[in-house]
Amino acid sequence: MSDEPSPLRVAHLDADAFYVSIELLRRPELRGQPVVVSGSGPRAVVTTASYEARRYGVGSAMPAARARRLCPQAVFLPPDFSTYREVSRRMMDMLRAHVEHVEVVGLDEAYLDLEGLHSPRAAMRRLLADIKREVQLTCSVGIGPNKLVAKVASDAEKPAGFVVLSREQACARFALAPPALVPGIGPKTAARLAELGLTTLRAVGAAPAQTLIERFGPNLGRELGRRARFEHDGRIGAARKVVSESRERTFDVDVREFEQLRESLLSMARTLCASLAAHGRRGRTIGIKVRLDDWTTVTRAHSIAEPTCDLETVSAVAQRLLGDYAPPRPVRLLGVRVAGLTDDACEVPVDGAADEPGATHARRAARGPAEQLALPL
Ligand code: TTP
Ligand code: MG
Repeated sequence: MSDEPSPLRVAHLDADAFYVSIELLRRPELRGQPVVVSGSGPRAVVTTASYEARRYGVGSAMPAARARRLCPQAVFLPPDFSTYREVSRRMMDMLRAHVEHVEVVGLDEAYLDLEGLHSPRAAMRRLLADIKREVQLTCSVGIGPNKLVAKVASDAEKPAGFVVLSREQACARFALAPPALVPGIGPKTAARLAELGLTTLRAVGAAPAQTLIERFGPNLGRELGRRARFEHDGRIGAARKVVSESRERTFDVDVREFEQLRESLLSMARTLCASLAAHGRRGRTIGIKVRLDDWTTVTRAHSIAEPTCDLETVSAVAQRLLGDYAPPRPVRLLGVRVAGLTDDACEVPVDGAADEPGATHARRAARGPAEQLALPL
């Protein structure tokens, strides 16, 4: 752990109900009502719900059809990703204007390095006021000695939360919370912890290292104990480097016709290449992802000699990979990816720009347990 004199080294900031809040700026008459941003197809999912809608149990990644059943009076709006990205860019620029080191970890969230600031609380209050004035959004902020405390604190009193905690205070406050409260402990790990009778953060934090190591191996075992005690020494990095960009689409109805798959791949490659070009990125590895109706998921990739963002090249390789695989069953989801990116420009790890909200969701849903320790902390 750090021996810094100041216990408050890190802030985590996360906008409240980000997509919905942006929509409400242009539809102020909907304020105070349950509002949901989601796609409209039969497999659409909720990207975000206003806090009024959340009271009915509506939440992100839930099928839109279920959200409609839970809250029939909610207003459903289609997503407008380009506006969200633009607002995100403005917001992140403001963060950088206030604090030297900012690590952007999502469209609406970032870590800020508070080290050296005379009064971290006051600095964050000023930043929040500026964000409110300039982009009319409210955010929640957590401040703590490390990224883990800051992250959990920012989530603790949403919306418009402002929670400052030392590590010891975080341990005390969340002692009885389920282990999955902490990033890095996903539902699968939580279930395995529960099998050991460890159902609270306090219990995991107090468990003998040997018990955790026997069950989870030396790395994860030790890390679980540390995380449960809110120990974390990760630095505020530069924004994560974008190493790949992808588009994927879940079909409303599973697709059998090869021609339709080809067309879909082409249209996704078109938006993907446009985005790569817009960000000055090119990549050498072109891949496809195919999920069949029985949920078999297959990826295929091919690397070419020179990095590209050229539509002809990307779509030709993707089409060939699809032809070679020749899906043996109806296709539920299709995706295209360009990886091994050489980029000079991009700061915001926006893997978004999805063809439809479902694509964003699939990614977010999938990053649950599988990416537990790879979380951007
Ligand atoms: P979050 O910050 O997780 O959620 P939020 O800002 O909507 O709400 P909160 O007040 O709890 O922070 O995500 C930011 C945006 O990312 C969100 O507005 C929509 C998008 N998103 C998805 O598209 N799918 C998802 O599953 C989630 C969680 C978010
Ligand atoms: Mg948010």
